[in-house]
Amino acid sequence: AGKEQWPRGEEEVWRAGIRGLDKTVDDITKSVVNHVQTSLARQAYNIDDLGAYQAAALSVRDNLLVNWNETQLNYTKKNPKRAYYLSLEFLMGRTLDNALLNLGLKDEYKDGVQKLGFSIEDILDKERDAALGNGGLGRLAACYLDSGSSTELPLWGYGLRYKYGIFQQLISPEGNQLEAPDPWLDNQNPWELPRLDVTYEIRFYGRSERSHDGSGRAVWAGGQEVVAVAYDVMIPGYGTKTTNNLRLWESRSKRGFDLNSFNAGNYEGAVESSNSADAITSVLYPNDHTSFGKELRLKQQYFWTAASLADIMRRFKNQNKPLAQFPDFVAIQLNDTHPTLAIPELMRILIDEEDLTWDQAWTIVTNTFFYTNHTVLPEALEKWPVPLLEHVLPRHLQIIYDINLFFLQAVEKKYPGDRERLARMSLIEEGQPKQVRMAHLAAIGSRKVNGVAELHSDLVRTTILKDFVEFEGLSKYSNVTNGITPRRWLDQCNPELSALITKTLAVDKNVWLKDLKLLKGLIPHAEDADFRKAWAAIKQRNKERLAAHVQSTLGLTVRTDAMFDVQIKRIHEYKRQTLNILGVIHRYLTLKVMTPEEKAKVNPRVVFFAGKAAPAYYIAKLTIRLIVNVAKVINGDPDTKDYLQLYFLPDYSVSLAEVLIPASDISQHISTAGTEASGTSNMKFCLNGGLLLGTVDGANIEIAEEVGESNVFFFGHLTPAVEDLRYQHLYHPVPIEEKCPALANVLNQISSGLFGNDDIYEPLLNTIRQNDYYLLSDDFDSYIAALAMVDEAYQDKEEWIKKSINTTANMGKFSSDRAILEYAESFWNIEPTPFK
Ligand code: CBF
Repeated sequence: AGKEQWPRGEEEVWRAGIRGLDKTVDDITKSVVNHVQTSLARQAYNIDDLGAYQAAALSVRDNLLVNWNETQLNYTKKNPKRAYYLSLEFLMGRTLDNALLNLGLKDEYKDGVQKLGFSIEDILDKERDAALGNGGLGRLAACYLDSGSSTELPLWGYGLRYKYGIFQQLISPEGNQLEAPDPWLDNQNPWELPRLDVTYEIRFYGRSERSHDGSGRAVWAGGQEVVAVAYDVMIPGYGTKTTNNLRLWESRSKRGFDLNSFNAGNYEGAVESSNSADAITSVLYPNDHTSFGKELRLKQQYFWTAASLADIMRRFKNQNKPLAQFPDFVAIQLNDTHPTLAIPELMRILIDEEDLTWDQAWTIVTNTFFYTNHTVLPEALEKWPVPLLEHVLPRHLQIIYDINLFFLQAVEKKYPGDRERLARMSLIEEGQPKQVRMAHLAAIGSRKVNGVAELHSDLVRTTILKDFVEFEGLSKYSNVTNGITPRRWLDQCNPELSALITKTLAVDKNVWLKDLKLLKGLIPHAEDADFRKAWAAIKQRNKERLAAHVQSTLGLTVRTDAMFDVQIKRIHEYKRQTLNILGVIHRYLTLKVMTPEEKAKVNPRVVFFAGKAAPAYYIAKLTIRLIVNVAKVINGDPDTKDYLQLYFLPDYSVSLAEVLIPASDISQHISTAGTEASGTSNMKFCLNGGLLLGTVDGANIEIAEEVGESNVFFFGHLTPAVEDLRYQHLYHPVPIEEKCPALANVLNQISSGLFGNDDIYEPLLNTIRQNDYYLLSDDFDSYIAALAMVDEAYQDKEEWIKKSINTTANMGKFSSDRAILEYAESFWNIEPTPFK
């Protein structure tokens, strides 16, 4: 008893052949040279930095694969309950540095590549970002995967392997955003493993009919079938061997190349079916907070959820357990409503293919899924037109109708005769055409529903899903405040600060990076002048690093003896980059009329913006144009350029954020109250000792609770006031000159051509002058006052550094390890499953 039987061949021979982990510099150089020679077919004579990156990455991948294999074997043997994170976006950024950190091989690789004649920095810089996401939602998914592995949870991600990630942003000389494709796979992707043996056939279109076997079951037949091929991406945990999997699906034609058409001379027809299948995973939709009623997007969502569920079901079935136990082994997290089709798809599998009754199937479904809402913005709540669903997924529409019928019957029973309530709660929104409300479907099909920060979860409960909370009870509707991984967002992006923290806390980095609350140990050191000096020196070097980056990429010289003020995120009206740029113009106009004595007291300030606008979002693109043209005037004005500089850094990415965040003194998170669900860049800045200027919104509130209100700069109206103010704008408008003269002056200066002699900006300015939905005119004065408070606070450098230290010290709550463990314990009921 005890000893397992060796599964195949001679055990000793197998064991002798199994590769272990590289540990020494010698192991590493051998492995890199081996890849130069055998994977790249090059030599010392003809290898450049890109080749060296590729060889180093392949060698690191070998190590990851060793752990990845062991991890999967461990799960197969122990068979724990697993959680699956379904996300249409994974904004991973670069991998090499993170993999080295998590494997604990950073120094060894640094030395190794140096011996081979390269610098690790140059090599790291050759990696292209994997940008399979638009913004916060996708980056959150990436942080959660890192934390899942680091806390040794059996957690897999499922997504799509887009051929083109988020577009590359170029800025024309006039200041227009131009979009270019992001062919990130062009140089091959060493971090993925094609699994040509893991494929599923996914159907679209066709018809739903009754089976002819007398069972009366529904059968979905005809239409088009597309093949989903798996690509596995290894997700190493920090300081652990656990290396989880992110499985991304690629679409391929089932028939491939159509030889009959080709032979008949129809060359286009020969590749047509293959092109239409390939299109499904060609591009990431570049929309953030606006829903596209596009057939292709619907096909993406179904393709991905159906392939993922088929894969999960196959794994479950390998255990030979009754289907009723599915939720005991499987938890599926829906990252926003994008994967909600998984709910009717699992119903379809259970009823049509597995022959379960409706009630049996619904019990399984509602114990398997969990839904996270990431926004309450009305325009971002996904709805699919019924005719489109009927065309693309006829059987699913029937199932959705049935879910709705049973659900509304139950509602009617509890609230007899309340027709308005029924209409509000229905999965189907009446109209031309009728639409399926995906948030309603996700809510009723899930075991738990959560928002991503306290305020946002409250808004979910009291606005968009209020009726559902009343009907199903409060306990189902909870909160998990977002988090960020301190590995990437402190140790990797700010190595000097990380080293200072390790030295000061006098504990191993492995310890505090996994127990971030230990940062509190820094608090007493805020009173130590030498420590403050060291802290400030690091900030200064990070500013210089950013300035060097701007110099080398844009050829612009940034002064580094100034306050660095940063706003980086998707460009959107609700995030109010417009408020920021109008504030910059106000500052500029104020400087212009100052005497030299007055100016001498002014804090020099460098303002940075970065972010992409959805290509079809006209107003957001105008905001970029305004920023770029204001920058030209301000940076070129000899009266002011010593006191104010402004930069729009193109092509915002994870990697750019890693340079910007550690350099910031103050960062802006200034959304209209109640609109930013959480925000996560606010956490990244504060973790790196940058102070926060913001509205009382999203996770800003919880950050202030942790770091103390005296360390943040709040301004603006609060959420409960927003609705009334909007009502006033519509029905009792007050001219902006009267309401906010300072703002009116700024708008008039723009209109008068100070930043370009045309009326191009009028549509943007009119959003404020007319309806002002995002309340700029209501918040402008308090915003300017808050900026002045920031200036004043910055005058006292020692106090400022204390604030900075105390901010970092109190950010422990925002580790994504905490967040993922909350999901694991309160929702999924999964446990860490380590192995030796
Ligand atoms: O929860 C993660 C992030 O998601 C968004 O980016 C989203 O796509 N809905 C929100 O806008 C952020 O507030 C949130 O932090």
